[in-house]
Amino acid sequence: MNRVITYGTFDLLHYGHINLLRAAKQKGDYLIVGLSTDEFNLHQKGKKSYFTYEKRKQLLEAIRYVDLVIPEDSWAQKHTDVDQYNIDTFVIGDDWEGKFDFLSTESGIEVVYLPRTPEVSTTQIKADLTNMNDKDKSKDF
Ligand code: C2G
Repeated sequence: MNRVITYGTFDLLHYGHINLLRAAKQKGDYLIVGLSTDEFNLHQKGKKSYFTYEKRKQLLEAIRYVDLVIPEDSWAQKHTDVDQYNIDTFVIGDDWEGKFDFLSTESGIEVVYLPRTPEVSTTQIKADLTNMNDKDKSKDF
């Protein structure tokens, strides 16, 4: 039983997230997602998610690839998570390339950086929606 873990905010869930979760699950048999809490987002990641932790958790738990969602509320919890959940493989998008290699050297697990889906991001979705809204407002009725 190969146990995989990944972490993220997963706000405004989109197909880039789904591609990552599908590929992460393909690395094993059981996938745990460390979901960034609202506080962690605000104070450590400098971002405010549109959906609350509970709503983002509800969405992730509905995804066939996800077996368990746990809170991510500190950068340092990865070591203890790896031990507590008997993790074999850590997976994350390659925007984090190299940042978590310590998990391989210190915890002896496989660390995999997967290619991001290039054309979609939560930030871009928010920007596009703002532009669409502005265009609608500027129309002469
Ligand atoms: N992702 C992706 N393609 C996209 C957007 C996101 O593959 N177009 C991946 C990211 O690389 C990440 C996961 O989806 O692996 C979640 O993305 P975010 O919610 O942006 O996560 P992030 O803010 O990078 O948090 O401790 C690690 C952090 O919590 C990761």
